Amino acid sequence: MLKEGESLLVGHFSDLHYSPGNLVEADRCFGFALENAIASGCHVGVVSGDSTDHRLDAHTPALSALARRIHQLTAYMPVLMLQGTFSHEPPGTLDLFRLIGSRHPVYVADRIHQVALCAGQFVPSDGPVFAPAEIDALHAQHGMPEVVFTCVPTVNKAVLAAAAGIASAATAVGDHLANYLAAAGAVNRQWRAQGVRTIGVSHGTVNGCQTEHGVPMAGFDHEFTIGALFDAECDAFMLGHIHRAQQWERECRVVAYPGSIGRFHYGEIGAKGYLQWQISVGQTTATQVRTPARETVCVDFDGPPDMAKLAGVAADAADRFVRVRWTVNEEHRQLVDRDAIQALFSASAEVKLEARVLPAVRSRAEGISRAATLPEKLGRWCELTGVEADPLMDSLSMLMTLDAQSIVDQVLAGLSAQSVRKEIEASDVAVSIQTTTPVMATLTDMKLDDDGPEDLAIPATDSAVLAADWLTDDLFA
Ligand SMILES: [Mn+2]
Repeated sequence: MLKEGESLLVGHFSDLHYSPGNLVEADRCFGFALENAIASGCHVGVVSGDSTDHRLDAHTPALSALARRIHQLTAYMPVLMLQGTFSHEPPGTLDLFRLIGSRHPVYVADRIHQVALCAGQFVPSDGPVFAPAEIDALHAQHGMPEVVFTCVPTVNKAVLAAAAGIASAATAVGDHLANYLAAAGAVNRQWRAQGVRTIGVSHGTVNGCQTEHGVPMAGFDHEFTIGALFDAECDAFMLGHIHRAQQWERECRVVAYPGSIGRFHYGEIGAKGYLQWQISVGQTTATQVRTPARETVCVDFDGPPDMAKLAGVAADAADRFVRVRWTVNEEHRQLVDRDAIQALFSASAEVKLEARVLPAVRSRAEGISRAATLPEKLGRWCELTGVEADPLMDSLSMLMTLDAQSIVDQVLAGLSAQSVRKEIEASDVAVSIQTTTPVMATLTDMKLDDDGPEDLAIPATDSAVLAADWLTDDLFA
């Protein structure tokens, strides 16, 4: 397959996410990528997981489109497909693909193991790594392999949780994988010493990598550290799962994610593509080849959309996929003219409008509903509004215990007692009488309820003086 001294050229595709919803994007991008890989003379194709987006029925056009593409690729090169995330690629999904190789085979890696490519044939290890006896047998039967793959498909945390205990399952995954990669590293060193290229293929999260939304993944529950991956001693380590292309290099060995083949979600940053790997023992490079992934434009407003700004965005958004998001208070939701926004982007491929309406939550007296009795509620209200509670509490208990007549009598008794005191300061009060008399007139003319007294029985001579108290003092204070 390879001429002496020629580098191995590998087309590495990942996260194809074929599904009815993604079919157009996935097939345009994967179609472009594999045709480019064929034209570039790639020797081997690798799909590092998430070929499908979710469980697909056999009659789904997306499944046959994917099968057709893989079949197309195998006319030119052997293909290794790795099991990805179970929710995207339910176990067993890839089994069918073993049957669709044309001139070259499709090899499905769905367990942790090593596999050698010898004259276009895949020869797997029985256990997790090639045993010395297997290596000897392989040499005897097939000669020197072109490349040896170390395959680490998605691991089932549930199985690990049963073995390691639920609490430590998350970090145990990382520990177990690190141990495995180190063991594989010892075997890979032997292959390298014999001049055989080594490639790792896996699907998972590298601690410290960056997602397609620009978020760094940092934590202890991620599958790999970058150091553990380099410990596998592979010339090339081909990763899937993270949709953003990125790579790391150490001593001419490279670990890389090609990212997803297309742009399946709004807000994904970075170019999309596949990786063209050029691999010689001790010298590896990975180069991204861009796919014609759709272009998205995302505009977010904290408040109603700014139509002038949107008009500016729209001028540049023909044939692009546009998402406009805004956040408004409930009372302002009518301010947004969806039709006008749609009209602005009539030349765009898609306009997605996402409104986030903040419900009007008015807390007039927080915690008042939790108070059990009326006095407690009143006390809470006084606390919240900064009103002195004692006089109100007295009035409330009066309302709760006395009838209307008794209350009136009591109030009047209190008022006459005050009026005696007030007369002593008559000169001051006289001013108040002048200004307040007209108001007093309306007060005294007011009719009370039928069962109450017709008029406030206040002696005419006192009424003006009383009026001063009623109106200058806070009745409820
Ligand atoms: Mn994925």
